[in-house]
Amino acid sequence: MAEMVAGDISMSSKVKKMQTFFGLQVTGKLDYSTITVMKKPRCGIPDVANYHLFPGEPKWQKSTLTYRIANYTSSLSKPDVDRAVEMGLKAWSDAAPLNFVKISQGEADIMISFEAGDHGDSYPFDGPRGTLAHAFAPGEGLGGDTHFDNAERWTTGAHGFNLFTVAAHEFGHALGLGHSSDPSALMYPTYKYQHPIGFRLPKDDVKGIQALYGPRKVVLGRPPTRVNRTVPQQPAHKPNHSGQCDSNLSFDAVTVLGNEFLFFKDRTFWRRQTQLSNIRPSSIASSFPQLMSNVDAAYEVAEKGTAYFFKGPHYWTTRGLQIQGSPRNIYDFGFPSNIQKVDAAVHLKDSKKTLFFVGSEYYSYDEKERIMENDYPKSIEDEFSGLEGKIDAAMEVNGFIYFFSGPKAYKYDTEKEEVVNIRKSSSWIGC
Ligand code: 0D3
Ligand code: CA
Ligand code: ZN
Ligand code: ZN
Repeated sequence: MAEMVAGDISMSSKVKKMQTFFGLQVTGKLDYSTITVMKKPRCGIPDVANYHLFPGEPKWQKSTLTYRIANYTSSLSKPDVDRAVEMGLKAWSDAAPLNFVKISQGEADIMISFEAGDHGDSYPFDGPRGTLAHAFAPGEGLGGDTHFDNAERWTTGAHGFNLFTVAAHEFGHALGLGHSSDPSALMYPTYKYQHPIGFRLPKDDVKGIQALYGPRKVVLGRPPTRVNRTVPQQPAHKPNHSGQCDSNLSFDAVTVLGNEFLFFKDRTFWRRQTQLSNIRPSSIASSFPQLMSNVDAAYEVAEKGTAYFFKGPHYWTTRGLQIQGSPRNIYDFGFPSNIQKVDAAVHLKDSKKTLFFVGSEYYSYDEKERIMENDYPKSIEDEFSGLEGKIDAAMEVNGFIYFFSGPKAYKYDTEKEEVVNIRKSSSWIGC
């Protein structure tokens, strides 16, 4: 194909250069976004920063982003890839109020994969060297997705191409940064090895990411490292005994009861020992004939040896699995009269408060004083960042709150005040 030539430098290679510099897809053609960038006015004041944002400054509208490593490369072990990706993301979340959660199924905001040659997004890779990777600016669908050229020799060291270095650079694009003209910036267009251990984002990149998301807030009194509390082992992958193992399963209610977890769905409930992976499903009617089916919420106050089960405007009290007396009215708790039912309840051991989730809001009940606290309801989204949609069920285990919302189970760290893990709800009953 004949190329337009300006002097002795081909036009297309000039355009390619520009596109590379601005972090645009390198087509060599003067497309709309390239022209937009070229037309951008440059002001007379000398630049104090050299970072660039994409045209239209796309950015994520939420602070908790999911990522998923869809496939791996044969150049490295899986744990090495996982670590490089995690550290690449951490470089950015250290500087801005962003939180990254790894998921292993379904569609993540940032889908990460190793691809070779043509791979269906009309930006084929070019074999060894040349382009190492590309990432799409924030947005739906391909937005945020990050592809690494599988033809490269990916390494954890200073030879070949260091995966952490390239991942950290690409995640800058996935978060909304283009290329920087500052040669010391991570977002400079050409590869330079960065030592992963103790890596800190260069100044220019910090300016860039903070221009989009603001600075990370320092939490006073938060310990720099947290004690690694043990989490119950997830059961091995085997079908559960009821024969139904729907990966989109959601729960109506969950609670800890003694040394067991109880999971309720329609007419069934599953009992699972907290320390073992032994799961037994049974019908609600056989153990709790008064409840029959469709439990809305449940929680235990272990200290009192009492549990509470909610269904519509009624609740039952139990000692272990023994229901005590007749159902009572939920307005005993001090709910306003327009509340017909609660979605979920969780008792927090340390504060001795029980949180009740209703629609997009939650209430806090003081178990010691036996009163609903003032200043509630509060917005779930505002107080528990990273949760989406209505809460179906919740329980507290080892200081973490597990929120179940549709097919997703969120692990919420109450000290960090953020979601630290998302998995399938069904994984809790061995699916
Ligand atoms: C790329 O492939 C960038 C990736 C990049 C850039 C800087 C730091 C890490 C990763 C595409 S967004 N750049 C090409 C490159 O550096 C130009 N290729 C390898 C080389 O040695 N020329
Ligand atoms: Ca390449
Ligand atoms: Zn691609
Ligand atoms: Zn780049």
